[in-house]
Amino acid sequence: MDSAPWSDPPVTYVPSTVTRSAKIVVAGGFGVGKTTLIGSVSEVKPLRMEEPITQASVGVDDLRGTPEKTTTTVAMDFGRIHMAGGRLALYLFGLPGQARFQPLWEDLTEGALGCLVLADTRDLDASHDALGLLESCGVPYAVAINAFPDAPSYPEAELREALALDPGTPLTVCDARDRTSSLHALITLTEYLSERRSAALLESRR
Ligand SMILES: Nc1nc2c(ncn2[C@@H]2O[C@H](COP(=O)(O)OP(=O)(O)O)[C@@H](O)[C@H]2O)c(=O)[nH]1
Ligand SMILES: [Mg+2]
Repeated sequence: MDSAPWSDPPVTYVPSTVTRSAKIVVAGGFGVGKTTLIGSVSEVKPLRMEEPITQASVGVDDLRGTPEKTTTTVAMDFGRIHMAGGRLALYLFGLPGQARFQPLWEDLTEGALGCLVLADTRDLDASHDALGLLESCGVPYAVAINAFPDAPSYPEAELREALALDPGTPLTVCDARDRTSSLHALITLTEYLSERRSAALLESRR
Protein backbone atom coordinates (compact mmCIF):
# COMPACT_ATOMS: atom_id res chain seq x y z
CA MET A 1 0.00 0.00 0.00
CA ASP A 2 1.38 3.46 -0.91
CA SER A 3 2.21 5.62 2.07
CA ALA A 4 2.30 9.42 2.36
CA PRO A 5 5.62 11.05 1.40
CA TRP A 6 5.87 12.92 4.72
CA SER A 7 6.63 9.62 6.45
CA ASP A 8 10.04 10.03 4.75
CA PRO A 9 11.72 13.45 4.97
CA PRO A 10 8.90 16.00 5.29
CA VAL A 11 8.23 18.29 2.31
CA THR A 12 7.24 21.63 3.73
CA TYR A 13 7.40 24.13 0.87
CA VAL A 14 4.96 24.52 -1.99
CA PRO A 15 6.88 23.47 -5.13
CA SER A 16 7.96 26.38 -7.34
CA THR A 17 6.04 24.82 -10.25
CA VAL A 18 2.69 25.63 -8.56
CA THR A 19 0.78 28.44 -10.28
CA ARG A 20 -2.74 27.80 -8.97
CA SER A 21 -4.21 26.65 -5.70
CA ALA A 22 -7.61 25.55 -4.49
CA LYS A 23 -9.32 24.82 -1.23
CA ILE A 24 -10.94 21.38 -1.17
CA VAL A 25 -13.09 20.05 1.64
CA VAL A 26 -13.31 16.38 2.61
CA ALA A 27 -16.66 15.54 4.19
CA GLY A 28 -18.76 12.53 5.15
CA GLY A 29 -20.12 10.77 8.22
CA PHE A 30 -18.33 9.75 11.38
CA GLY A 31 -15.67 7.07 10.76
CA VAL A 32 -15.86 7.02 6.93
CA GLY A 33 -12.11 7.66 6.61
CA LYS A 34 -11.72 11.44 6.13
CA THR A 35 -8.74 11.79 8.49
CA THR A 36 -7.21 8.65 6.99
CA LEU A 37 -7.56 9.95 3.40
CA ILE A 38 -5.99 13.33 4.15
CA GLY A 39 -3.16 11.57 5.98
CA SER A 40 -2.53 9.20 3.08
CA VAL A 41 -2.33 11.89 0.36
CA SER A 42 -0.81 14.87 2.14
CA GLU A 43 2.77 15.85 1.24
CA VAL A 44 3.09 17.78 4.48
CA LYS A 45 2.59 16.20 7.86
CA PRO A 46 -1.17 16.60 8.23
CA LEU A 47 -2.51 18.85 10.92
CA ARG A 48 -4.89 16.73 12.96
CA MET A 49 -7.22 17.79 15.71
CA GLU A 50 -8.13 14.48 17.27
CA GLU A 51 -9.40 13.80 20.76
CA PRO A 52 -9.95 10.43 22.43
CA ILE A 53 -13.46 9.02 22.15
CA THR A 54 -14.86 8.91 25.69
CA GLN A 55 -17.83 7.36 27.48
CA ALA A 56 -19.78 10.54 26.64
CA SER A 57 -20.02 9.38 23.02
CA VAL A 58 -21.62 6.01 23.87
CA GLY A 59 -24.96 5.84 22.06
CA VAL A 60 -24.12 9.06 20.19
CA ASP A 61 -21.21 8.21 17.85
CA ASP A 62 -21.63 4.88 16.08
CA LEU A 63 -18.44 2.79 16.31
CA ARG A 64 -19.91 -0.45 14.93
CA GLY A 65 -18.13 -0.19 11.56
CA THR A 66 -14.79 0.99 12.99
CA PRO A 67 -14.33 -0.64 16.42
CA GLU A 68 -10.58 0.14 16.34
CA LYS A 69 -11.25 3.90 16.12
CA THR A 70 -10.09 5.50 19.38
CA THR A 71 -10.11 9.20 18.49
CA THR A 72 -12.39 11.59 16.66
CA THR A 73 -11.78 14.84 14.78
CA VAL A 74 -13.02 17.74 16.88
CA ALA A 75 -12.17 20.69 14.64
CA MET A 76 -10.61 19.78 11.30
CA ASP A 77 -7.84 17.99 9.44
CA PHE A 78 -5.52 19.86 7.13
CA GLY A 79 -3.18 18.60 4.43
CA ARG A 80 -1.68 19.71 1.12
CA ILE A 81 -0.81 18.07 -2.18
CA HIS A 82 0.18 19.25 -5.61
CA MET A 83 -0.95 17.71 -8.87
CA ALA A 84 -1.51 18.46 -12.58
CA GLY A 85 2.21 18.22 -13.36
CA GLY A 86 3.03 20.24 -10.25
CA ARG A 87 1.00 23.28 -11.34
CA LEU A 88 -1.94 22.97 -8.95
CA ALA A 89 -1.77 22.88 -5.14
CA LEU A 90 -4.77 21.54 -3.26
CA TYR A 91 -5.30 22.57 0.34
CA LEU A 92 -7.38 19.87 1.96
CA PHE A 93 -9.68 20.59 4.88
CA GLY A 94 -11.31 17.59 6.57
CA LEU A 95 -14.54 18.24 8.45
CA PRO A 96 -15.52 16.52 11.67
CA GLY A 97 -18.11 13.84 10.85
CA GLN A 98 -20.83 14.40 13.40
CA ALA A 99 -23.76 16.66 12.46
CA ARG A 100 -23.44 18.45 15.80
CA PHE A 101 -20.41 20.20 14.23
CA GLN A 102 -22.59 21.73 11.49
CA PRO A 103 -21.73 25.40 12.31
CA LEU A 104 -18.06 24.45 11.87
CA TRP A 105 -18.86 22.70 8.55
CA GLU A 106 -20.36 25.93 7.25
CA ASP A 107 -17.27 27.93 8.25
CA LEU A 108 -14.79 25.42 6.83
CA THR A 109 -16.70 25.09 3.56
CA GLU A 110 -16.51 28.85 2.92
CA GLY A 111 -14.48 29.55 -0.23
CA ALA A 112 -14.03 25.88 -1.14
CA LEU A 113 -13.80 25.08 -4.85
CA GLY A 114 -15.32 21.66 -4.24
CA CYS A 115 -15.74 18.80 -1.86
CA LEU A 116 -14.92 15.11 -1.80
CA VAL A 117 -17.63 13.29 0.15
CA LEU A 118 -16.63 9.92 1.56
CA ALA A 119 -19.27 7.29 2.19
CA ASP A 120 -19.31 3.81 3.72
CA THR A 121 -21.82 1.33 2.27
CA ARG A 122 -22.45 -0.08 5.76
CA ASP A 123 -24.09 3.23 6.67
CA LEU A 124 -24.82 5.40 3.65
CA ASP A 125 -27.21 7.55 5.70
CA ALA A 126 -24.24 8.82 7.73
CA SER A 127 -23.17 10.98 4.78
CA HIS A 128 -26.61 12.52 4.15
CA ASP A 129 -26.11 15.52 6.44
CA ALA A 130 -22.88 16.47 4.66
CA LEU A 131 -24.52 16.07 1.23
CA GLY A 132 -27.46 18.23 2.37
CA LEU A 133 -25.15 20.98 3.54
CA LEU A 134 -23.20 21.01 0.25
CA GLU A 135 -26.44 21.17 -1.73
CA SER A 136 -27.72 24.06 0.36
CA CYS A 137 -24.50 26.07 0.10
CA GLY A 138 -23.95 25.22 -3.59
CA VAL A 139 -20.50 23.64 -3.24
CA PRO A 140 -19.94 21.10 -6.06
CA TYR A 141 -18.87 17.64 -4.93
CA ALA A 142 -17.86 14.15 -5.98
CA VAL A 143 -18.56 11.06 -3.87
CA ALA A 144 -16.04 8.30 -3.13
CA ILE A 145 -17.10 5.08 -1.46
CA ASN A 146 -14.33 4.16 1.00
CA ALA A 147 -14.35 0.39 0.58
CA PHE A 148 -13.97 -1.27 3.98
CA PRO A 149 -13.32 -5.04 3.66
CA ASP A 150 -16.58 -6.15 5.30
CA ALA A 151 -18.75 -3.50 3.64
CA PRO A 152 -21.37 -4.69 1.12
CA SER A 153 -20.98 -3.61 -2.50
CA TYR A 154 -24.00 -2.41 -4.47
CA PRO A 155 -24.56 -1.61 -8.14
CA GLU A 156 -23.80 2.01 -8.99
CA ALA A 157 -27.45 2.79 -9.73
CA GLU A 158 -28.49 1.66 -6.24
CA LEU A 159 -25.74 3.71 -4.61
CA ARG A 160 -26.77 6.77 -6.60
CA GLU A 161 -30.37 6.31 -5.56
CA ALA A 162 -29.50 5.76 -1.89
CA LEU A 163 -27.33 8.89 -1.84
CA ALA A 164 -29.80 10.86 -4.05
CA LEU A 165 -27.01 11.85 -6.47
CA ASP A 166 -27.57 13.76 -9.68
CA PRO A 167 -26.59 11.77 -12.79
CA GLY A 168 -23.65 14.15 -13.39
CA THR A 169 -22.16 13.83 -9.91
CA PRO A 170 -19.03 11.65 -10.05
CA LEU A 171 -19.16 8.48 -7.96
CA THR A 172 -16.00 6.49 -7.43
CA VAL A 173 -14.54 3.90 -5.04
CA CYS A 174 -11.34 4.32 -3.02
CA ASP A 175 -9.29 2.88 -0.20
CA ALA A 176 -8.60 5.89 2.02
CA ARG A 177 -5.48 4.20 3.43
CA ASP A 178 -3.86 3.99 0.00
CA ARG A 179 -2.22 7.11 -1.45
CA THR A 180 -2.72 6.26 -5.13
CA SER A 181 -6.33 5.31 -4.59
CA SER A 182 -7.06 8.46 -2.57
CA LEU A 183 -5.30 10.61 -5.19
CA HIS A 184 -7.45 9.01 -7.86
CA ALA A 185 -10.58 10.09 -5.94
CA LEU A 186 -9.25 13.66 -5.70
CA ILE A 187 -8.39 13.68 -9.42
CA THR A 188 -11.96 12.57 -10.19
CA LEU A 189 -13.17 15.58 -8.20
CA THR A 190 -10.77 18.10 -9.78
CA GLU A 191 -11.57 16.90 -13.31
CA TYR A 192 -15.27 17.34 -12.57
CA LEU A 193 -14.66 20.84 -11.18
CA SER A 194 -12.63 21.76 -14.23
CA GLU A 195 -15.35 20.47 -16.61
CA ARG A 196 -17.98 22.48 -14.74
CA ARG A 197 -15.81 25.57 -14.99
CA SER A 198 -15.28 25.14 -18.74
CA ALA A 199 -19.03 24.61 -19.24
CA ALA A 200 -19.83 27.76 -17.23
CA LEU A 201 -17.28 29.76 -19.28
CA LEU A 202 -18.79 28.56 -22.56
CA GLU A 203 -22.27 29.39 -21.29
CA SER A 204 -21.21 32.92 -20.32
CA ARG A 205 -19.84 33.55 -23.85
CA ARG A 206 -23.08 32.62 -25.59
N1 LIG B 1 -10.18 -1.30 6.67
C1 LIG B 1 -10.18 -0.01 6.47
N2 LIG B 1 -10.11 0.80 7.54
C2 LIG B 1 -10.12 2.13 7.34
C3 LIG B 1 -10.21 2.68 6.06
N3 LIG B 1 -10.25 4.03 6.17
C4 LIG B 1 -10.19 4.30 7.50
N4 LIG B 1 -10.08 3.16 8.19
C5 LIG B 1 -10.04 3.03 9.65
O1 LIG B 1 -11.33 3.43 10.07
C6 LIG B 1 -11.25 4.26 11.22
C7 LIG B 1 -11.95 5.58 10.97
O2 LIG B 1 -11.21 6.36 10.09
P1 LIG B 1 -11.05 7.96 10.25
O3 LIG B 1 -10.15 8.37 9.14
O4 LIG B 1 -10.68 8.34 11.64
O5 LIG B 1 -12.54 8.43 9.96
P2 LIG B 1 -13.16 9.90 9.99
O6 LIG B 1 -14.03 9.95 11.21
O7 LIG B 1 -13.97 9.99 8.73
O8 LIG B 1 -12.04 10.91 10.03
C8 LIG B 1 -9.77 4.40 11.55
O9 LIG B 1 -9.49 3.49 12.60
C9 LIG B 1 -9.06 4.00 10.26
O10 LIG B 1 -7.82 3.35 10.50
C10 LIG B 1 -10.26 1.80 4.94
O11 LIG B 1 -10.31 2.20 3.79
N5 LIG B 1 -10.25 0.46 5.20
MG1 LIG C 1 -11.69 12.41 11.37
